[in-house]
Amino acid sequence: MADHSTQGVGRTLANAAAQAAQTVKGAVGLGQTEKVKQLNQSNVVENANTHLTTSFGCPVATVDDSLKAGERGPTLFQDFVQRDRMAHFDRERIPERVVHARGSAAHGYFESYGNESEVTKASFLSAKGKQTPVFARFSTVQGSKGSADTVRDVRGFSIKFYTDEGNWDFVGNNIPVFFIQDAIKFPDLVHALKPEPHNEIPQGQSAHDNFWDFVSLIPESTHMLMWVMSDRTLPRSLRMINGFGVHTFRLVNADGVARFVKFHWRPKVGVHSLVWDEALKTAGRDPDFHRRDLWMAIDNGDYPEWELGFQIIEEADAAKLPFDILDATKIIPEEIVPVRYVGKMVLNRNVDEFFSETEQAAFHPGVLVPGIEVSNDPLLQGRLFSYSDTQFYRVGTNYQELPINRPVCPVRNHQRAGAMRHTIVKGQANYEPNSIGGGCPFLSGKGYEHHPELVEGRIMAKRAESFGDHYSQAKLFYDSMTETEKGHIQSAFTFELSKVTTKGVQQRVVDNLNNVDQALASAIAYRIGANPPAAPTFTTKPMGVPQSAPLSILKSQKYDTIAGRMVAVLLMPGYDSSVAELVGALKGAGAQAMIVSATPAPVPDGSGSSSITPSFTFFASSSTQFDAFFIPGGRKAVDALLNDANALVQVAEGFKHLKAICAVNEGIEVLKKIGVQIQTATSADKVVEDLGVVTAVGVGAGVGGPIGKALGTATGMAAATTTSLADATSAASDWLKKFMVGIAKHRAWDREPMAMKVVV
Ligand code: HDE
Repeated sequence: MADHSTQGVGRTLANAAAQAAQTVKGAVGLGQTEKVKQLNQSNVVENANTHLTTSFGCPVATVDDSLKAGERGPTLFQDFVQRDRMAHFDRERIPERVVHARGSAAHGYFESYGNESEVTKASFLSAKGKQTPVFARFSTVQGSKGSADTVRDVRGFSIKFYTDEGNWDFVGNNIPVFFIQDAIKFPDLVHALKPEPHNEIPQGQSAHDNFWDFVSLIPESTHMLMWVMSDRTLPRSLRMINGFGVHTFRLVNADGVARFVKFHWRPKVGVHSLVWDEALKTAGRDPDFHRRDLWMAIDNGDYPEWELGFQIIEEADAAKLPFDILDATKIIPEEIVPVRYVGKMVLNRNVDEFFSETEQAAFHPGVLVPGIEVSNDPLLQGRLFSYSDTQFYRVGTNYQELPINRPVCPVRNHQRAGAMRHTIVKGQANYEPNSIGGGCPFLSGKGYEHHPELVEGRIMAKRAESFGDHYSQAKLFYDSMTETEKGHIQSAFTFELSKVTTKGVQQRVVDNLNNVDQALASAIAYRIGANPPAAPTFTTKPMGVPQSAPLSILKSQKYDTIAGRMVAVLLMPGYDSSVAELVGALKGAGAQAMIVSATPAPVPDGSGSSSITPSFTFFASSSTQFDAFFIPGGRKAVDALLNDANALVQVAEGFKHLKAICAVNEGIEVLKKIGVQIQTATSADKVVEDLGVVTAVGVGAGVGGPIGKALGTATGMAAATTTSLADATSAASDWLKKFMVGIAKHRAWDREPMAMKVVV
């Protein structure tokens, strides 16, 4: 028999009360939407204060030793506890999603800003303030379930709205266009994108021969490639991505008036990206970077928010656009059709169990509510088959009944059987029409009606001529970028194509790109050793506007908040009083001050009157966890920092990754030690900002100061007390104000040429 007394806590009822307290926090916290109540009522189990049982409820005495004939004898087949455990374990994996396998999700709600009944009869948009429960899942596309989060890839953006007229599944991406125009090519695209079939390499990336071979032969992918090679595919956080419906959909009002619509989502905290070197390093250091970030933000009460926008096109106006709105490789420039924001989504509750919720969630762009319809986009039409088909296979028959997938409104129909059916429907009649069941459930005559669009034509497998321009919008995208962003696109193509071993494939990509921009194609050709591009084969056409600012991440930022940003405070014993001022100001703005030190022991300040326990050590953390760095003064503290190689590497990487850095008093010596060539503060010029590095001398009143109070908690985690940067900085000192504005800018892009030279 195993000695249970040595097995630690968690095995007896002794610590049940502590467990119960933990479970209750999750169960009754914020985010009690109708959906969460429904989940809790029917399917959520709490184990606190309970005994272990088999799947059939029989109490279990031990799961340490199987039933044997004698201590050293063979195991007996009658050991039903072992059989029960093993048989379940043997079946614990289901197929992962064929694409978008890696995902993270959370619950929340959508709130309508007003009554949208003029454009749609969708009930969740029928009144100001109306709330609808949602479940949102974000994903990468290429990698498998266990792949890294920060790879260069499109992000999936799926939202299940549990409306009072059934579920609406929004199944979009963080990029508004797609690689192909017709769904029939999707299996080829995904085969080419996924790890190559002979050796299952590479994981989580498109930088390989098969992918570039395919796209070089499918020029309709050019516009999407420009987006994929931009910083859009390197998000800093899932909280900082856009969402797009990609296809044109239809909104229909109660009078049957239909309009075309493109769906947009914009994140409240703005769109921000990692830099490439940082993304690569983060993939190794913390493959769960985005999943952890989303989880922690919600756990800390810093709830991510997005606004839903409509770009509405009257049916009569669609033909006036210089492209076909049924072509999913095209956007509608916002200068031509502005986006009107109609509501917001707030994610305020993490899942209780990943498998039951995130993994079993099944989204389908054809799960619609009255007032929202599909268009004839051939990419969308093919999706209408694929999603439920894959879900019947991946999750199983009756997947619609699973807690995460079922609607909050009643489901009444004649579907009764099938594998794993668990709803019990009373009554004899399971057909329509019936008289035995009183005709129920009866047809109300007021159900979902499809817009009676007039459709006629000869049957043919042919691409519309209006789908024929593959370059003009790619050019519009590129022309809309800042020089910094253009440089990143060029480097991304260079990196990816450098991994391609087939010269002909490299050349074809270069030649295709010459139809977009000659300087881009030539620069890539030079950097990968291809021939200069062949003459363009296509003359691009005007797309309504020469440039569109919203396409550029950098041109469309407001930089008005630092809420949720992680600021590393590099703290060694003997730090000065600048820290107290900094920490208080960060907390006021909803940013997180993360105390990092050499050891986990409390760090005393210079006066010896107070100390603070660090959240991280230099050894076990890395620069990629943080958005910004603060180096306080204090002679003793700075001497210690100057001798800690792990701390110095963090600052050097922070500099290389263009993050906001602030060093005060003696702390400025740390910047000099890592060899950074910038202007720093002097006694004549007390606060200096150069390339996003703020330095200041004469800061703080003395050698120490209690920061625990300013910090609020030992770990520095704090929900935003304000998200307005202007409010948060109004009373701050000049150096602090400059630092916080730098954090809001997210990256000091003008530092890039110098940062490239930093060797870390
Ligand atoms: Fe998907 N896609 N897709 N897709 N897609 C799937 O459905 C498919 C496309 C998107 O969080 C699969 O349940 C076809 C565009 C997201 O669970 C599958 C085509 C867009 C997710 C499927 C496309 C998307 C998926 C795999 C070509 C943006 C994750 C597992 C016409 C608008 C959903 C599953 C989640 C998942 C098919 C193209 C978004 C195989 C045939 C365009 C966000 O059914």
